[in-house]
Amino acid sequence: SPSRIAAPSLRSKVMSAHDAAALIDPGSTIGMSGFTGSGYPKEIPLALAERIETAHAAGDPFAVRIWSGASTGPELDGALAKADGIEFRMPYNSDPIAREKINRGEMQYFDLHLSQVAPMAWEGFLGPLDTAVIEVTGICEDGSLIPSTSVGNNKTWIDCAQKVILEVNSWQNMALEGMHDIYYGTALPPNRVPIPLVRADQRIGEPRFRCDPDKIVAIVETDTPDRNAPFTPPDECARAIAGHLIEFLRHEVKVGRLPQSLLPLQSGVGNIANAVLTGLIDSPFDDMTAYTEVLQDGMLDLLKSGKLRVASTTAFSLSPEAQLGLNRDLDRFRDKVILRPQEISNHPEVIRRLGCIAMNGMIEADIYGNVNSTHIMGSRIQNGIGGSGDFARNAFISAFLTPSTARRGAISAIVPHVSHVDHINQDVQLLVTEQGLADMRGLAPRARAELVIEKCAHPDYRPMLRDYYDRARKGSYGQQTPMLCGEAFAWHQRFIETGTMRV
Ligand code: 0RQ
Repeated sequence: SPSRIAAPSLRSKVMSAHDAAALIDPGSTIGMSGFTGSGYPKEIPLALAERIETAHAAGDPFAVRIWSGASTGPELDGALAKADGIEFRMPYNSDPIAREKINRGEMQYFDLHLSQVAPMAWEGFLGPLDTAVIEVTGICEDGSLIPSTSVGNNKTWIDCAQKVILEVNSWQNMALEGMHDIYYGTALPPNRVPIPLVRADQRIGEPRFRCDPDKIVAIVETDTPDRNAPFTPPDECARAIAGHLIEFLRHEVKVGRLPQSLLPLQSGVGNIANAVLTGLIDSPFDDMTAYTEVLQDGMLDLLKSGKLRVASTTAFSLSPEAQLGLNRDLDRFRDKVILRPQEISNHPEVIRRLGCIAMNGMIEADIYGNVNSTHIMGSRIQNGIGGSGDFARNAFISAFLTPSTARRGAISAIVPHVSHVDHINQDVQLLVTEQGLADMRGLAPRARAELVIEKCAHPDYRPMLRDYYDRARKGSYGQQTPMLCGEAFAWHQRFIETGTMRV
């Protein structure tokens, strides 16, 4: 509706998605809004994909470079990947079609710590940005932009891009206005100053994006929902993992290492992380806070229960059902949710200062506590490191969670050596599976191995791990971190060759 564009001078820039997509050149770099299925542009990427398909049908090459906040939706990554229109993608993808192209070697994918994307763009490390395509909730009379359901890197894309294209989505609730906190105080070294954020519930910025109106070349009006994947309800395994972690937190409170309200919670993507949050509803902790990057269903329930006082995030990441519910009831959460740019939600300085409790999913861990969050069998990307590294290294408590097996038991999530390293053992304090929790704080490698095998491995794989470790204790080149080089990846190789890690 035109009422969403209050700046009269900008109304003349309204056009169709088709016409807006025509302003994007082949080979250009586009900074898209979007973070975990919320706040991404929905019509221009589809129109661009159509344009690319038409070009390809005529025998003309056409591909673009896509930057974003994190993952987006099927109308963006899915449609553009399907059209073979993405030559380079950064910094996070979870779209299945794009994943397939990446793993076939047909698309370049640079996944990196989410906190580092905006500063690296400013530092000039990533090359120039041609066009920003940003979904907003509305445009104010002074030309400032009301963000939508994710902030991500939008501030940086708007500032860095040569030209800006906006999607004004009237499906997004106007009550979002005022929930965002856009911080403009970042500068590059040698002029960088401390981020003045000392509590999760603090606001340090402005509610809207600034945007030079002369840079805006097109505005497209949309009315389309965000599209996030539904969560599976917590099963017995997820509940067991949540139970072990909550038991650990209770103990930490009891011995005085954590306050009764805990410390700001960070919870990653996926069903297990969601289950932990759901489990916290029945926990003895109250007056909790969250300093995180995604707000999933479990965290929304925790807010509703009153146990969680406030959540700082960069994006909503809700199931379609939870999202509809929130949209009906958004006013209730206006003072309970703060949406920040991802360079702030994931800022190592802030995470370290606040002392976050980081809880992230993983693909696999090894007996020494190194964690692989990204690559299956060392070479196939699943999603990306996302914010897990920002939080893991800087957290007060850093926990990684997974079922002890994958693919109906054919894969052990605890292996002799991870097939890809995202988080080195120094950044990993707790490993949690449905079998138990390994608290590796203060432990040297051999003590870690004993504990991880005992507490986390599935009983079917425990004897195999023990056998490997016992032989490494005898035959390893060194005994600091016992390892049999020729055997370290044998389990993965066996899976690739036979479909199971079992002998
Ligand atoms: O594959 O869907 O083909 O069956 O990996 O696994 O069990 O659904 O787990 O949803 O909790 O995701 C690490 C991917 C876990 C996620 C990961 C296969 C399994 C399945 C998914 P299928 P599950 P979850 C903040 C933090 C990195 C980013 C991050 C992730 C699929 O947590 O992307 O933490 N993390 N960001 O079958 C082979 C194993 C496997 C395995 C699982 N050991 N071997 N396959 N799978 N374990 C948020 C952001 O940064 C935006």
